[in-house]
Amino acid sequence: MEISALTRSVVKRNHAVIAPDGYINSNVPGWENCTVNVIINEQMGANLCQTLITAAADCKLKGVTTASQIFFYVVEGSCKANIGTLSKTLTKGQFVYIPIGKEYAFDEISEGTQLLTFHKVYQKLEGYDVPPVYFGDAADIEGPIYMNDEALRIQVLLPADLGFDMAVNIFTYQTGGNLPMVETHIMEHGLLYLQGQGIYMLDHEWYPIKKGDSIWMAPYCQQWFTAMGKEPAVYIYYKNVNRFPT
Ligand code: UGY
Ligand code: MN
Repeated sequence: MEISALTRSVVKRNHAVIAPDGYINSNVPGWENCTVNVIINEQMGANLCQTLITAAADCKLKGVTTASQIFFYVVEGSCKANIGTLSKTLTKGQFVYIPIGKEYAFDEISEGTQLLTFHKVYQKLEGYDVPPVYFGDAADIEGPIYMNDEALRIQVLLPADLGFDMAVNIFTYQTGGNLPMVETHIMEHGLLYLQGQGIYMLDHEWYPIKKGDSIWMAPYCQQWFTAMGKEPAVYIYYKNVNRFPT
């Protein structure tokens, strides 16, 4: 029998592991007929927001980006994204980046569709335009090997343009792969596990992690990961980039 007083989730000063067993739904105005789980937010000390939207029948999402840009990624299912004059059907692994100041509407969302969102308050860079709406498909993006290790591949989903102040990448570890060092860096991460399992070290604590889990890593939260199990471990993650350290 499972004991309801136990969870793998933790929320600490500089990191959090959020497993789905503790989700409580939020109502987000304009996002209808869906459950919304706000997994990472400034309320926990983060500078980004990460949500997971699970569609019920007749789900529709409408809104306008103001201070924050939003990145939508289809984890499961399909939907149609309408942003300004652009409309596109998105399926698993496809995504759209919506810059600030845009109206958006998602419809034709199949029941059970799961959308991951990353939100960040946009910091304009003098001399560079605000990025345009950007659609993409992870399946079309090469994953070069990372740090000379054939077991590690990183796909960079957004263009390398200084107008962007956020990156979203997909990191794939073949079985037996691990981060070749403990990373210690100013950038922050929000992350969703898409496949497999492994052990994450966060601020010198050790956590078993699997598909469906999310992680927040604050700036300078030390991090290391090793994949486990019989299939590759895959996660999608957010990172703030391209701005002067203040
Ligand atoms: O891009 C990164 O900082 C990445 N290698 N970090 C991570 O996977 N925890
Ligand atoms: Mn990192």
